[in-house]
Amino acid sequence: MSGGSYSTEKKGFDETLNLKAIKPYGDAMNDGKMQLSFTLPVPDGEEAIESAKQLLMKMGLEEPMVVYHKELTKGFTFFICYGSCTHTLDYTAIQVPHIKTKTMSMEEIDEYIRKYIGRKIKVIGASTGTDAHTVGIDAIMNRKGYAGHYGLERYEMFETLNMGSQVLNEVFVAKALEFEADALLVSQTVTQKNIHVKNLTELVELLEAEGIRHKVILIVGGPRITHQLAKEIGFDAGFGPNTYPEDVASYIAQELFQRLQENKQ
Ligand code: B12
Repeated sequence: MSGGSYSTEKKGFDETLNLKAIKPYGDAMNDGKMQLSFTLPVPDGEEAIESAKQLLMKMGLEEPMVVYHKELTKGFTFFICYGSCTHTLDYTAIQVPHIKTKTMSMEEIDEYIRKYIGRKIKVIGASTGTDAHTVGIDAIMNRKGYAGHYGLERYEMFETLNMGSQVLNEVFVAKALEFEADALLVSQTVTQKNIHVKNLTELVELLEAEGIRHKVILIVGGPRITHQLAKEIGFDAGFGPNTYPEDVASYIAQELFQRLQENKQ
């Protein structure tokens, strides 16, 4: 939900709610109450408790309380604490780009494609660069799917090619051209030293050099991918954790239809 879409009508239930200066809610509006849990690398005892409280105050929390503390192992203490946050946040200024398409069922998507596209949509996918993680891209593409949600291979109106992992960008682009893909699905799991950003940016540059960037729907997914990051680095959409195949299939179908409409005009 974005700041813009949550109207101030909601204010009705408590007139002291100010969306321009929100605070955490405990049991009364604006009480700022927060619960935190963390471990400090010190032995349990009075000094440990006082350290936890001082840390909370440095974090902008008033009235710090340690309600639970336990030595995890020698020299490490776990804490559960409460405090009142002194900071506020302007919720109305929060802007987060969203994927706006409506998620449909597999049957609805196939029907949508038959009706509005009139042919199968070609989708190519891979875990690119040095990334060896395949479970994410397989979850979206494999026939058996993921968590009870069938993958794109099972859809009647998608023609798919899953290239697996460690596919170099050059190889991926060449295959996408040969396959005449409408949509490119890229999975990136490893993010150490921002390797994913470098690899994804290189892919965008290659597609631009081939003159096909604007002709394809370019999608990236992975555990640390957001739609916002995807847009920033030149992709059309980004999907993060808990994505199901039908989220991606719905997006591709509706995005392609919109592009076909725009090309007609
Ligand atoms: C399984 C696994 C492996 C297996 C991979 C086997 C395989 N065939 O995939 C093996 C053992 C090979 C492996 C290797 C490594 N791994 Co590993 N691995 C994992 C592990 C345990 C699970 C990942 C997984 O399968 N998740 C399940 C899937 C379903 O989730 P997902 O990928 O997020 O996918 C969902 C969404 O993100 C999205 N999605 C994903 N891709 C796409 C693509 C598109 C187009 C779309 C739309 C959506 C989408 O949809 C999916 C379904 O909802 C994670 C830790 C963890 N618990 O997450 C570490 C983890 C990912 N691995 C990690 C690391 C560091 C490595 C190694 C570098 C270790 C090493 N030093 O050798 C190597 C990397 C080798 C390489 N060259 O890439 C780190 C990554 C840290 C980071 N942020 O960079 C993790 C987080 C472990 C950790 N805590 O350190 N790994």
